Amino acid sequence: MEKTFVMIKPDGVKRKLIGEILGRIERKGLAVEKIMMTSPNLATLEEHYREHSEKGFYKDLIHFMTSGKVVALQVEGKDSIAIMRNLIGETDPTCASPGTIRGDLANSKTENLVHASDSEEAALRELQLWFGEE
Ligand code: 3AN
Repeated sequence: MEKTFVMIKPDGVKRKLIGEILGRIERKGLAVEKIMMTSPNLATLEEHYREHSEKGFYKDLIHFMTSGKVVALQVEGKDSIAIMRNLIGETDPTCASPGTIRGDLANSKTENLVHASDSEEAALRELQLWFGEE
């Protein structure tokens, strides 16, 4: 079973889409093995988004991510990393296909509802960062 890290961002929590997003993950046949609602601290977010620290949108991204609670998830299942990336859709919601979470529900490049690890290495790193174990 492959593990991946998924996060419902502050816009998803504020818009009351936790159930909708969890439902899509579960209906796809993946298992939610860990779930934690938290107000993320700055150090965790800076580490999480370290690859974007030089980008123009970084400040807005961190500001948005500290604007409310998030739901951190450990999701498991065969090929869960690739399946979750397909379920969430493209980063830019104008390109995200209908049927994906972002394609159906998001309208902003920054406030795009959900994060999912994009590789095995990222999944291990992010699960360790948010849940403190490998
Ligand atoms: P994804 O979440 O699809 O893996 P990344 O890792 O490229 O996308 O970007 C991380 C987060 O940074 C995105 N989820 C989004 O919130 C924000 N972001 C990425 N690209 C942009 C952009 N061009 N303008 C504003 N925010 C962006």
